[in-house]
Amino acid sequence: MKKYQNYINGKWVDAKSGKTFENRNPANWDEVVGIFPKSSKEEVDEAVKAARTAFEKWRLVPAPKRGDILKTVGDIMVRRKEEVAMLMTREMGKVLMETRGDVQEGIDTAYYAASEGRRLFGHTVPSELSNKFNMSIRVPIGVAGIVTPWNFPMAIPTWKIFPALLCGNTVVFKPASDTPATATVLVEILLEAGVPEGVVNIVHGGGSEVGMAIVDHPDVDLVSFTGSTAVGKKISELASKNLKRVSLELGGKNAQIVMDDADLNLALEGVLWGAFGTTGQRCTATSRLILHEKIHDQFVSMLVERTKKLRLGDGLLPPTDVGPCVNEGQRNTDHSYVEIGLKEGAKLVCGGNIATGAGLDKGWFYQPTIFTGVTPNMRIAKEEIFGPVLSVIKIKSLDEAINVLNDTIYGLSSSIYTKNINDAFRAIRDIKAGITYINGPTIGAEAHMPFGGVKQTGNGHREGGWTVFEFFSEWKAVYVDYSGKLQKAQIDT
Ligand code: UN1
Repeated sequence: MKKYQNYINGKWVDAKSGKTFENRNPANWDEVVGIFPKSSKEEVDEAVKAARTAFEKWRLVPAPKRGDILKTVGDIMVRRKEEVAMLMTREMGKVLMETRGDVQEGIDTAYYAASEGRRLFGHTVPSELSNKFNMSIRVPIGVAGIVTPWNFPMAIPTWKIFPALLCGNTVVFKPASDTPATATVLVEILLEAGVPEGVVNIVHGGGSEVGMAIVDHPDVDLVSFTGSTAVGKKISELASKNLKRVSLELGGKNAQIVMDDADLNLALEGVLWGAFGTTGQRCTATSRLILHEKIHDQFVSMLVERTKKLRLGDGLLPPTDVGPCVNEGQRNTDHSYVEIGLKEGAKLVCGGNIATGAGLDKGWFYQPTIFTGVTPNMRIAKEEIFGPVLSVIKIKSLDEAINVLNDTIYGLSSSIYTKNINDAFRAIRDIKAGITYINGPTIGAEAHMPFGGVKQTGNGHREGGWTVFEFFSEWKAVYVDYSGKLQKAQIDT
């Protein structure tokens, strides 16, 4: 069994206390994937110190050169794609096809960041005075604290770490304790590609000890976090003590609308993938299905029939469609929401229980579950479950569909299936979400597009695309006066 370490200031090291934690395969809890250091504030202090020292050199490396390193990172990820995907499946359970996709998203992010090294555009603007030159340039900020979830163990850390590095920041990285092995491989890859000592540091351990110590550290200049809205609020409060820059990617209660004119087979493939892909454990997962009354009954029966055929199992085995929940706690949460839905009077039409049978008895498997008769005020229509539980709501019109979709504290992803172009454009205009798909499921964001949500899904920042470089760099306004005399802005007119 492999023993993993922290990487701090250019060295692989254990936690000072010698404490460790285990990481087990959620499809087979007898298998220990690795043993990891259970770190504390002490290790965070060392990592931040190293990152602070390394920053003074790293910020001076030309951005195209930093980009070249990220190009090599992408190349190494291509080479190690299969191995990393298999490790990721063992670590958090999603099926191999999806863990390959997760690594691919990291590769795309690496190449995109590499090319940005030759852009990082600023602006030049005419001055109001003669013989004076105005420009704005992007400058690095400092030490970035990166705290990431387990559901995209490679993609999400790369969304944050690659742009952070490209912009000239150094990094202290705390991955989820359910997926520390994949995160460690990412650090190995960065080192092999030539990232200098101290520029990237990884500290394993719990969120309340390690994560919060990073957020609270006076020498961490910015924090990027993906996770629950509850934790995001705590981070925001803590970071506000020093007015730290914080990017939060939080919960969702994403919905797919299916109108009466939609291609129902296409909409069916979409919701199966959106609701039960990654066992429903995506921030972008479809957890509400909003059906026009004219197609409701037909669509529900098509959906239930196909959902019952989904094959649960170990994500490494080819026939598997749906892997396990990430851990026992998540499966308990899923089941508790089923009990809540039943109490609220929703109708359970599929699943609703722990999955048992051959190959399932040593994993955290849960049956893909569908409730109909859900009304927008029920908790199963409002709260993020983060599991394979879908709530179906019946509506009579496009206006009602959009109102129901918007009736949530969240606003990450959304989808509408319709052939009516006018309805599609009204949906694009009126849906309150960071992402809207037309005739596609709520999942499937691409690395070079802005990613993030409105309302309590985030705090206004976007990852991915050109927008993420805004977060990881600071603007400096520069004035060059070449007149050789004192010129007074606003006064010498
Ligand atoms: C997430 O669920 O946190 O769009 C990220 C998608 C993926 C990323 C999801 N490309 O579903």
